[in-house]
Amino acid sequence: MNYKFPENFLWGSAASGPQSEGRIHGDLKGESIWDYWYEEEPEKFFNKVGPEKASQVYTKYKEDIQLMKKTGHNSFRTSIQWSRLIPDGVGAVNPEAVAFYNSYIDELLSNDIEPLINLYHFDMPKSLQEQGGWMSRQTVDAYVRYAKICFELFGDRVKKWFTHNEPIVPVEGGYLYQFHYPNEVNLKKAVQVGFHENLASAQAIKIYHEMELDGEIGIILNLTPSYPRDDSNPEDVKAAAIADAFFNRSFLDPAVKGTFPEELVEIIKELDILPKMEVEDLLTIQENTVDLLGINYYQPRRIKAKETPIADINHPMPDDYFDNYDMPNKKMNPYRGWEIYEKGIYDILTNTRENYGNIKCYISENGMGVEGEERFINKDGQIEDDYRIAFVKDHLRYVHQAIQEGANCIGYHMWTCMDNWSWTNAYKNRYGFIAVNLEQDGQRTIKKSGYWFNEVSEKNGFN
Ligand code: BGP
Repeated sequence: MNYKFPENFLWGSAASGPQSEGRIHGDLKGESIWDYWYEEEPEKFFNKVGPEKASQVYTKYKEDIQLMKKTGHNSFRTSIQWSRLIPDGVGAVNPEAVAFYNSYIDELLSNDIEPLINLYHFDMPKSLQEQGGWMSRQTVDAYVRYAKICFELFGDRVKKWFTHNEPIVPVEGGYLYQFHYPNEVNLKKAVQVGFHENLASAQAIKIYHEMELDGEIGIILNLTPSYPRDDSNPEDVKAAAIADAFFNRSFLDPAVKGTFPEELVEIIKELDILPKMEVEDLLTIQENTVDLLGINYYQPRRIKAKETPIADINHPMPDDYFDNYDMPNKKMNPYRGWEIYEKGIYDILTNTRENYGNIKCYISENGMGVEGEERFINKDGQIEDDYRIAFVKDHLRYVHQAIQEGANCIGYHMWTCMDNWSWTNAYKNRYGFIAVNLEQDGQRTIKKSGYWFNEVSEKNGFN
């Protein structure tokens, strides 16, 4: 069968500033929570590798853009680092950062690669975190100022903007399940953080639209379809719906429909942990929804009705309403510990078409992190990552099917372009089309999947 994709389909990959750029002496970048956390607790990071060098994109971006061309990119998403552009989060703009991002964007454009720019990828400036981070209303104001500065500086050339990447992750990681700084467990705070992120997004969208810059603005969400253990068991179905409300609809509904899911509001009211807000906030969220949606998809969520006792009635958690279900015989990516379920990508696109007005969307991340890829180096020094090619193909078939059925999906971006720093997993699992050799000053080598992707992009599909 021939899988042909719509004209002008976006082929490319995604990365983020904090995971790829690195820092050099004299770049005047301020600290983000990642720089700070690594200084405080380096042992929390795989092999104690921190974000200071990352993949050295800050100095190697021109070379990297040539490699993007060789791997079929007609588009590429990265993020601006708030702590690079405005080192203390609220004050003066760093001229070195402006020069860097200008040159990066121009270089992409002159190589016919459309830059898609995200504003926030988990990287709170440290000085703002000290005042509460997303817990604090002042952070919302500072973020909106930062967003406006970005639109003013780069909005003449960047035509697709995103307010956040996976805003549920700072909620989960920072305030529920302890894998991001500040590593707390507190649902009340988690709710406030999520509300402020939603509000910040809506306010930035409002400003962007007011500026009439002739582009689009959206949000990037990691959607994890929640599948009940047993479709015919109403308790399982209900539990899955609650998990969906907590982890997907908490951002998807406000971003696209301007409202919060009722199930979630009910629970939060019952627990008496409604977030603090000002009178006009809900209207701001209602009136300023996204133009397009980025969808990151890695894994589904399998849910069953709550069977285990609630851990601590004085400290509510989302997990008081469901249990995770360990489905037998699921296909796994053992390195990341994530289930691989290709059809999930189709289910998300179909849900978007049926229940979210078929809003314009694209797959903004999908990918497979594998440890020890050096095992697959052939005699020519190339990593033969056939498993990655199979992974992408299997997902693209489902994307294709969803589009055939009418989904308004305009592209597919892989996570990631070149191997990069995966937060506390550092360089454990590699995701890129392009290998980065940390022992050899970050030397780049295109993997087999990169050449394969180039063909797919050239043919706008595959057989
Ligand atoms: C997404 C993030 C990325 C990226 C990717 C892979 O959730 O947007 O920043 O890191 O997942 O996950 P990880 O790096 O945790 O293996």
